[in-house]
Amino acid sequence: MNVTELMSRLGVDEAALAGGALVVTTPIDGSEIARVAIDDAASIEAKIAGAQEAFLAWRAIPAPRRGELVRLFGEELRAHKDDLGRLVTIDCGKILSEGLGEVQEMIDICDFAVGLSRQLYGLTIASERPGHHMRESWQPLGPVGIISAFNFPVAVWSWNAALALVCGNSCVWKPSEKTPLTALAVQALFERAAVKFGDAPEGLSSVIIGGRETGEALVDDARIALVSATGSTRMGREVGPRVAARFGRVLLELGGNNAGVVTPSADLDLALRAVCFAAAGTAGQRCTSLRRLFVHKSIYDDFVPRLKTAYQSLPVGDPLEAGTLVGPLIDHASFDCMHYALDRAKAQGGAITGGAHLGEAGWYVRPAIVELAEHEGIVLEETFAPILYVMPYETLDEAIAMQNGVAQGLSSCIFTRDILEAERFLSAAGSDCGIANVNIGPSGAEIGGAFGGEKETGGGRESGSDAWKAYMRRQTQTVNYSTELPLAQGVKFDI
Ligand code: UN1
Repeated sequence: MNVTELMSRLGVDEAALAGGALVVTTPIDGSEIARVAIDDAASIEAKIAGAQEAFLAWRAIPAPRRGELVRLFGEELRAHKDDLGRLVTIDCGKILSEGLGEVQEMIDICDFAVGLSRQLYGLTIASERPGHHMRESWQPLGPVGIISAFNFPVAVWSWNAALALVCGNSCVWKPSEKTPLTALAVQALFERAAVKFGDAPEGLSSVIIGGRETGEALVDDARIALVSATGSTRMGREVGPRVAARFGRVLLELGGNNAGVVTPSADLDLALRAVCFAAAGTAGQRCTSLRRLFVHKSIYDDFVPRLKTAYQSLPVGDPLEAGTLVGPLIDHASFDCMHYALDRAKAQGGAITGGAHLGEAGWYVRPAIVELAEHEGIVLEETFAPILYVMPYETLDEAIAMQNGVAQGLSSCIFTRDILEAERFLSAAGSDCGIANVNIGPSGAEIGGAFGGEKETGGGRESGSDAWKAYMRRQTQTVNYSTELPLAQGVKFDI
């Protein structure tokens, strides 16, 4: 785990890793791996001003040429996938295959954005007036502030940045203070791509390091046209109104309390594997992690004991080691939250399997299953840890009502081979989430679809489909190519 060497291969100088006020530790064993500089008010101001300058130049560059920069950046990511994937593991503790997967997700969104750079389609609209053309054009929006969380320290930034850049915007990135190293490395790779590109304006993409106040600088600055923030619902509740107060645009990707339904016709072997990945994978630290499972009472006594046995043998340990499936929690506070939730579940009468703290260095836990009779109390809250609440159900309507009966609305899934059940789950009266899956878990979405959720998840959509529209200004344009001046709605105003 030689971080200095790894960072230097990724283009970050040794000097940037020492002497700063932010002490960086790895969740792998809690050891200190760097001390990076925190941006002060003056450097934040310089970066925001730089982003504004860069935007003015970048917006005038044709979109397909902007796509070329994103293509070059994607090439840097391909060339450095191994190193960056490893750094993701060291920075946030997810297993290496997921660290590499996260870099792959960046590459995928770059490819998507490059294709998009030759699209960004608008409409032509029939005008009611003779000799008039009407159309809808999508224009660059302005500097985009990106606030990202520790659990996807690079992929979520790339969903935003790759789209923002082809859309003609500049970006200022405030990564989680728990994972600054990956942000510095990605910035270095971006700068290499910018050099190869040739004439990218300076300040097109920058990183600001720091805590809450650093994020607040983006939230409150009128030059930041869009604030895209990923994190807790509590954070979003503050960010949303503050950006709205200055009539800025906001894209929120907040908490999830994702559920799954295992029906009588389900392929139980497949469901078992899917549930283990979705609930225990990434140590339960995805916004899309599976947290609640409704199992039909006719298969409960078959499925749940098998699930508990599988949980007992999940390899928990060093995420850099081959074979490990569950790495550490991000920090001590996260462990405390997990145990607070387990205590509450116990007080509610929950039967707990797992949850023990394993090992001395680093916050490793045995993922926990909590069997409960009622869907209430702590089950309704999102705890960012590997706890799966399991409850029996009788009718699909009842299961769907429980699935929808929480404040969050990110992701959901059903395991069934009954097409009627599957389609009911996906119907208007089915799952109320932004993501609904059949025979796969709620996590691990591809970049091609729009990603995000409803209710307290914040309503934002990032990544694929037409999520790019959030990064552009819609303009309705009407052109009169006649020599007459007919007014809409037949209004007469003759002078
Ligand atoms: C997150 O946890 O914030 O669908 C994002 C998934 C990943 C992204 C998760 N592609 O699980």
